[in-house]
Amino acid sequence: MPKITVAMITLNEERAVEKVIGEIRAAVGVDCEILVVDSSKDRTPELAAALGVRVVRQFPPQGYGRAMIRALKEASGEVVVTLDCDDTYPAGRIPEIAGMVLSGNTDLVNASRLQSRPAAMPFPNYLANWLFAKVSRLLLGVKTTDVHSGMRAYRRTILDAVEFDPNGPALPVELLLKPALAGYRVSEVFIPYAERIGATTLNRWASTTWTFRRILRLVPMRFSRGAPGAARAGLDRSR
Ligand SMILES: Nc1nc2c(ncn2[C@@H]2O[C@H](COP(=O)(O)OP(=O)(O)OP(=O)(O)O)[C@@H](O)[C@H]2O)c(=O)[nH]1
Ligand SMILES: [Mg+2]
Repeated sequence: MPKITVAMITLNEERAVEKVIGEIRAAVGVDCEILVVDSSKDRTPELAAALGVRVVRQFPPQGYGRAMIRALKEASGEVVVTLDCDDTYPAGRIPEIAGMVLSGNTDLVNASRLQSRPAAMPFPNYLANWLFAKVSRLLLGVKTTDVHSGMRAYRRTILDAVEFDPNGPALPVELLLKPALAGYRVSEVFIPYAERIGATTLNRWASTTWTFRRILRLVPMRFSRGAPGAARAGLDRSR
C-alpha cells in the first residue's frame, strides 16, 4: 500500500493535465500513486496514462460528486491528497499536507485559498466562499475559512468510515464538514490559488444552493447526543 495517493478528477483538462502531473511527480517522487478519474472527451486520459498515471474512466460524465467519490474509493494510499487538475493549486505543497496526516497529528488537512482574496478568484466567488465559511462556523461550529477548497489531505480511515452523498454539486463542503463533526481532527493551512488553465465547470447557482443544503443537513449531527465530534469540531489551524 503506498503511503500517499494523489487523486484527481478530470473533465476535459488536456491543456493542464501534463503540467499538473509533472508538478505532482516533482513534489512526491515515483513511490506515490497518482490516480485520475476521467470523464473527458478530449485527450486528457491518453496524456495522463502516457505519464504513468492510473486512469479510471467514468464516461459519460456523472458529475463532480460521483467522480470524486469514485476517486476517493479507488485510492489505495494511507493518505489521499486531492487537487483540481487545472493548475490552480500548488502541487509543491502536497508533501507538507500529506505529512501532517502521516505524522499522526491530524486526520484531515484543508488547504484554504482564503487567507485573503486571491487575484485569481472573482469577487462574487470570494464573497460567496467567505459567507459559506461563516455559515459553517455559525451553524456547525466548524472553524474553517474555505469549505470549497479542492486541495485536501484525508486519512484513508475517514474515507472508509464516513458516508458522503455523491449526488449534486458542492461535495467538497461535506467532505470537510462531516468528518469534523464526526470527531476527526481537522487542520487548515493557507495556500496560494492561481488562475485556471482552460474553462471552468462551475455552475454558481447550483453550487450555492447545494452548499447551503449540505451545511443545513449536517446541523442535527452537531447536536446529536454522544457525537464524538461535537466537542472538538473546531479546526486546529496550526500554521
Ligand atoms: N471526472 C470528472 N471530473 C470533473 C467533473 N466535473 C468537474 N470535474 C473536474 O473537477 C475539477 C474541479 O472542477 P473545476 O471546473 O475546476 O471547478 P471549480 O474548481 O469549482 O471551478 P474553478 O474555480 O473555475 O476552478 C477539475 O479538475 C475538473 O476537470 C465530472 O463530471 N467528472
Ligand atoms: Mg478548479
